[in-house]
Amino acid sequence: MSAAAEKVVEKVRDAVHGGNEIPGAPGTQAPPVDEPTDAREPLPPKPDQRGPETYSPTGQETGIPQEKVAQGGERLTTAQGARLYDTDHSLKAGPRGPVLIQDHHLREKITHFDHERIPERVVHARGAAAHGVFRGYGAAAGITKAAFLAEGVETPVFVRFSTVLGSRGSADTVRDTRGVATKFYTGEGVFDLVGNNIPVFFIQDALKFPDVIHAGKPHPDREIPQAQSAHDTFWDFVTLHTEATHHTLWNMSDRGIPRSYRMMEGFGVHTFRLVNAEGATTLVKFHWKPKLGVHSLVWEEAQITAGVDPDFHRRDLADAIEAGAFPQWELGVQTFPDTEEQMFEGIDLLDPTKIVPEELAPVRPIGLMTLNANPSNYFAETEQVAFHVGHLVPGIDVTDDPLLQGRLFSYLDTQISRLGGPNFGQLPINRTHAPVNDMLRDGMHQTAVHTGVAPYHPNSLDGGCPFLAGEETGAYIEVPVEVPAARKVRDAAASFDDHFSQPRLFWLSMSPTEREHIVAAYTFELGKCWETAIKERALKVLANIDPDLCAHVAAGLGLPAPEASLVPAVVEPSPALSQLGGDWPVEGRTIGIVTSGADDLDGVREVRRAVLDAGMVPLVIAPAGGVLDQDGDPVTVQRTFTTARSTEFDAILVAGAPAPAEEAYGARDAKADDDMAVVTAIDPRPLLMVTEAYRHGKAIGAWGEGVGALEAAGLPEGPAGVVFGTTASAVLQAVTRLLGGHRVWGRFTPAL
Ligand code: HDE
Repeated sequence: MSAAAEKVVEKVRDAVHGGNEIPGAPGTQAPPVDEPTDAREPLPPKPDQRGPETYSPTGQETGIPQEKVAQGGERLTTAQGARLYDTDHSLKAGPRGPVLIQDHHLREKITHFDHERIPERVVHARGAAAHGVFRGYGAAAGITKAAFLAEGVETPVFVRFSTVLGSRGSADTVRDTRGVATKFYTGEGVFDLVGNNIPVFFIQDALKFPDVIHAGKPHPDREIPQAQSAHDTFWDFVTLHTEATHHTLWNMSDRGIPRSYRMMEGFGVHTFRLVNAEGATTLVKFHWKPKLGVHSLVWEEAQITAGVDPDFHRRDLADAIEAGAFPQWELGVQTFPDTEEQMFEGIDLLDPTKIVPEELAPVRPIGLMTLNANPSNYFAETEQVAFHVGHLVPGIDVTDDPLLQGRLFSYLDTQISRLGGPNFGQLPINRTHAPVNDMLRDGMHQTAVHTGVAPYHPNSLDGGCPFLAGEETGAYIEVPVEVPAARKVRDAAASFDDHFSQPRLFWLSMSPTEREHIVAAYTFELGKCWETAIKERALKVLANIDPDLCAHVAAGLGLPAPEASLVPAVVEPSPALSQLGGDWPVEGRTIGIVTSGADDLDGVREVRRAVLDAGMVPLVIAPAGGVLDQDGDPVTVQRTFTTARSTEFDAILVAGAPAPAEEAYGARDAKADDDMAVVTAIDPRPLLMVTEAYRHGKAIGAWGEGVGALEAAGLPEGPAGVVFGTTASAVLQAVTRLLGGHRVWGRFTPAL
């Protein structure tokens, strides 16, 4: 090594080990000048980065925590604390006169309002979040020194779920990937695990990210369609960049339309590197496994919900937490030896379009997350939270996955325009729970009042502080991995060229019903494309996944099915990828109970109580709102025939449904009346509810007069998942059993 190079190495070593912090560390030399190494008295206080103190400069305590200052007091004031006597009338020259420019309250109020909006996230703009706690099992202690993963350690977390393509006000249930971003407020600093509900990504290199997002976002001329991938530019991109085939296939599967944020898996996608106290490293992929299982909507349900309840997922998460049905996920890792080639069973661990099937590398649980509190303020918390894949703690490091490397740049950068400057880390939701003692100063929205005169290192004025940490004193030290000598190239490893073996593996792992959903999704989305050339190119891509898939979609599009251009890969299906089968907890499931208001109210009460006892949510649906009270024991109505739609319920129980009320339909002529009587004996709205629920594979039960209502709807007992009983509780028991499987899958008769 040249003398100059040796000097550089020494400098880096010094920076890492904190000068003399690690006596005797190999190669450590005394610095060339006499740097302070011990703190001198008196040590000036170094405030951490909390916001302004809760006492006023006059020393008077407000007693209100900084985060809760707004609307904390009795009297309305200006932002400066002056009390106001009127906030409805501008200051004018007489009651009918012009407004005076001296009206500070008017100007302050309007100016603040004018600046209430910040730019929405360029991707993942629509989200919902919750607070919670993570408890380590200790199972990862052998492979990582991360303290928050040690046994029994509890760490506060904040999790934001999101869709990718839509704007802030778009619907929740669109077909899209979902974000699952978790902020762990550990004692060693913030760790952000910024993942998705799909374990692979569209592209392999960050350089293509703006391109794929431009293609997925609305067309630039008319700005339509909103929150959709069913349009030409999206399909143009993903068929020209066939590395996107795997992710797109997951999008077209039921994973693209989750039933609930509570019922989604989360994936770190990239391979990460863990390091233990001895310096041994392990490659891992992170997984979140929901305790409630992984479940999805069916497509028609998702479409209806986007119209009748665009906030479906947001509401579902908040309601469940408010009701005490706290959602839980186990964090797990797949582990791989950290070899030079970073491959496992022929799968390139640095390629983010590849999974490692769980049958080859089981997911080992290492901790449990429970979400137990809703945010108090959407903007302050859910909107202002700023995640970054570079927020790491000792024991967790990144790999050279080129997508991950690009993300390390992007997440810091984006916050600066979104949150208006470099001090976003001081916002309450972003503040670390570890002590902060940085040398970052000033900038827009600086809220810390730093003292001291020497924000540089080393210094001899501020008592020498701050000193650097070393390995033993908890420094974050990047794993010193070897980087093999290579030429600078714009290229990727040859293994990145395999774009079809894993899509085929996914397709072959699906059950017939799931395959049918995939065919329907492709047929819908490609059917929405305008250009025939794009549909034809998409069919060529599908042919290389599976000829059967291609033939069915081609038939739906009315186009010839092309031949595959590649020899199909020989792959072993991974049963773990299918969502069907299994018996899951039913906590938090929503049961609609339809009553005419005049039928078995005792049964309604009984079934309501039993649903609650089972940890589920009963919603009573009656012809009109209010309280049903035939005998002094009231039943509250949560939904009416007008406000309820089947999509809100996981199962429907029918106690009875009345004939249509005349007034509900207004004046009709006599002929229409006659027609109505012929068509149905019951109100068409509950009729629609049960037929729709039937079509969507939901369990339906009836007792008493409800049996007649279901028969009138053309649902006599017998078809899969339609249960008749003599008592409400017997029917509920049967329906609850069916709910454990999420849907009555036997009702679907797939042709595939
Ligand atoms: Fe992101 N991504 N991303 N992403 N991402 C953002 O950061 C980016 C990628 C993910 O709830 C942005 O603060 C690049 C993969 C989630 O606040 C931005 C690349 C995965 C969220 C950004 C990717 C994700 C984001 C926009 C390719 C799954 C929402 C706002 C190299 C592993 C976080 C923001 C939240 C958000 C960049 C690819 C997940 C622009 C450049 C792969 C869950 O920085």
